Amino acid sequence: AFNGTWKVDRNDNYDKFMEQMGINVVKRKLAEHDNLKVTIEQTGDKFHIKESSAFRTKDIDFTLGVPFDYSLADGTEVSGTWEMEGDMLKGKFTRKDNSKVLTTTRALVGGELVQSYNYEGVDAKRIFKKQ
Ligand code: MYR
Repeated sequence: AFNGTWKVDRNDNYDKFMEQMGINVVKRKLAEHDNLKVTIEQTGDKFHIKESSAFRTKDIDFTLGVPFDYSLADGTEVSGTWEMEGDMLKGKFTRKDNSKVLTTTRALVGGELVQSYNYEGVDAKRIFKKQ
């Protein structure tokens, strides 16, 4: 159901979230308009993700419930896991630099892909439309 190519359409509180993550204003302004596109291919409990944005292109492979490493676009390294809970993907990732936790979810809402983020009390969303 998550399969397909998703292009970011709008953000909700993303600047505040990135600020909480410690990202400086110049990078936040760029990241707000990163034209992020995510292609998701799910086969059973395995996912292949192609991420492309103004910053980079990146391929990510993970299996539900199996920890993996990931670098955010600003170079911050995290390690964690995606799990499926009902129709929702729930991710829990720990920053390697400060051991603080970033949680994220992906859900389909009215034909859009909604990704939520939480870090240290600040929530944000990015909403994607199918291409
Ligand atoms: C993926 O499924 O796309 C790869 C794994 C994602 C891990 C966590 C994503 C958090 C991204 C937060 C970006 C915020 C930058 C401050």
